[in-house]
Amino acid sequence: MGYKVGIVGATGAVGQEFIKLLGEREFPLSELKLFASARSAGKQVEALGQTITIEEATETCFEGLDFVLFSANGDLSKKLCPAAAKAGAVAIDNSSAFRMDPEVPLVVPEINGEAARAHKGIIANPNCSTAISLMGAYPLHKKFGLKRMIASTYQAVSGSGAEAMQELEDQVKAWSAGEPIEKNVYPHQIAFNALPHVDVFLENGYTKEEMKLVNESRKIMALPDLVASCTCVRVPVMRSHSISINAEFERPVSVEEARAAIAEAQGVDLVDDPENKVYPMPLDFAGKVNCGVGRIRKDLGYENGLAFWVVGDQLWKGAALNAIQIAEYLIK
Ligand code: A2P
Ligand code: 11C
Repeated sequence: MGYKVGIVGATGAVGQEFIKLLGEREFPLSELKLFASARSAGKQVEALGQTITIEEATETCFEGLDFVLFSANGDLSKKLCPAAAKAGAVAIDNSSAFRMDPEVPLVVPEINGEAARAHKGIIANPNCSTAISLMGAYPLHKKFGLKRMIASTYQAVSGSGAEAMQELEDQVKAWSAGEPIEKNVYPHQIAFNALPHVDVFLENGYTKEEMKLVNESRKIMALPDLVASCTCVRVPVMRSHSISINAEFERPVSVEEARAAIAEAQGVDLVDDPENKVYPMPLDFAGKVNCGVGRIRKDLGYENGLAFWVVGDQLWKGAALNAIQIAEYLIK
């Protein structure tokens, strides 16, 4: 039995990872269709041993497909996910368009996989920093009962797409050659810098990315009253996000029990031996299925508090991998 899968945004940074992961995970595919904008339509690409012609993504292109994986942009998802669902496919959308829609499940399979089964044709894939943060926070929540979560992110340029990855590389090369540095994707130079600015600013002074982490965490963990706050920072890292989390729990915590909870949890590696300089780092988690958790210690600011550090590949657990894991969960 094979499934017919479409990818919308197939030429983008996440789209390319969709293709690679479908192959690496031996997803039971009977057909793969690749969609992008009119600019790419007609181009032929090699994917999973076949030559596939890229088609323009339109409302009428999804007939006969079982799953459509979306990673283009929110406006396109708003327009095309309902069309894919209407054509009988399950649309798994990586944009923020449907995440807070009460009719649409927002799913990290290791946390709330069951929620995916209640879909009505569209399933939302969480924001990348949210999915990666919760891979560390959720096992600790199960153990101790999460009450409050303060997160600070260190986000890779891969979160802004293929063009941003190129921009970082070009700026580093220009700086090394003593040439003028050009910027297009970010409002400031990203090489050798840190921008406390991810996505647009909102009226409350937070950015949209910061509010995604707050609101999506509540929905995914089914903790509507969770007290949460976040600062999101873009750093000159190519492709894994890191998050520093300070959390307060209902019940007394111990570092040993916290480490045990992470070690037992699915989808995360405990990487926590600071005396030997062992902790998770973005370079080590690029291209890894699991996220890494380390630097687990008592938080000095809360009675039942823990501070910890989570790292995960933004393009994988933060995007393409989680979406494919949702499809795998549904066909299991
Ligand atoms: P295209 O390459 O044809 O522009 P990234 O996030 O890496 O920047 O990639 C964005 C992806 O979304 C690309 O595959 C891009 O295709 C696709 N995309 C952008 N706008 C549209 C659109 N209007 N219709 C279909 N695909 C789009
Ligand atoms: C970033 N998190 O790193 C963003 C990218 O809502 O999924 C993806 C935006 C989202 O810039």
